[in-house]
Amino acid sequence: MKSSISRSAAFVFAVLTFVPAFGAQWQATVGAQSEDKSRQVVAFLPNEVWIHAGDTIQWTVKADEIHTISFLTAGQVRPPFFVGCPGFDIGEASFDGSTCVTTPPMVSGQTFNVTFPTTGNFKLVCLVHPDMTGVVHVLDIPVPLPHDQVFYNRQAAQQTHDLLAEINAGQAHHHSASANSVIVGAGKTLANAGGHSTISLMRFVQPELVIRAGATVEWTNDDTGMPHTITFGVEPQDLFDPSPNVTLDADGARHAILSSPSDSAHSGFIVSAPQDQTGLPQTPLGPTRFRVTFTNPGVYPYICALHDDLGMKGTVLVLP
Ligand SMILES: [Cu+2]
Repeated sequence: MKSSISRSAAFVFAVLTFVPAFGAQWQATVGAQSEDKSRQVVAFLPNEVWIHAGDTIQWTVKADEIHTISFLTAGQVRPPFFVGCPGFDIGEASFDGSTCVTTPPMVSGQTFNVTFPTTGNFKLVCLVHPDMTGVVHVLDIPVPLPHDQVFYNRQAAQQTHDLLAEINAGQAHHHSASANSVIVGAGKTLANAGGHSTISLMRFVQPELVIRAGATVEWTNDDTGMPHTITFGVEPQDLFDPSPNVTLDADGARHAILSSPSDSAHSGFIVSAPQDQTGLPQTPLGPTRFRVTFTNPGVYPYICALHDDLGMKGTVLVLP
């Protein structure tokens, strides 16, 4: 039933399951960003809402970083965001805990309405970002609700402000270890009773580096869970894995050698390991470092293939 994202199937699905909106309509937002898009608030804002059975929440995306609005069933294995439930809901859906609901990846301006016909406490997740969670508490109609829409609007604004203030390029620059190193993004994950929210810096903190031929530059990801890539030349089809000319150093860092600005090299996802959970196999170490040795002079531009549209680009100037 959820496998098709065609307009007609989505329409039929909506007609079959949409509960008439006799309930209240609530508003919430997904993501936020600084004006230059460098700081991305990776969060549901607010991330904890109390409503009545039959009410509808409309989520509006307010960031250029992609997000999904997703409710999995209890114990469901988390699917990749491009697979969905499998399948996607477009525009609106109803969720009672028995059938997975998710949007495809969405960006600024797009909305999604979810009606909650039954009581329960439902986890809200983004399939793109593991440290972005929330909860919807659906109460019986006679039970009074703790907050109104004005409260949630104020809380969303406050959470956005607080998360944006958690990080800036200057702070991240401070941690730079040596002249030939680049911080590849920085981030913090915060928790409250509703779940996890992340603030991520989508920038190479030292975007212009000047080195001598023969030197090696090291890129390090300081974010909690946001992947980035360091990509020279042609952007490959597969962004997750490194290009074939990338080798592993003894300490596990990925390493490429570039001899000309026309060479290509792709780091693959550079990201810290997900957190371990008791009762599950421990996660492998994350590929958090990428090194490139530049054997010849030239201007070597590069991008993060995931976030270049947010302005995440850099250059290495190699002098003779
Ligand atoms: Cu990036």
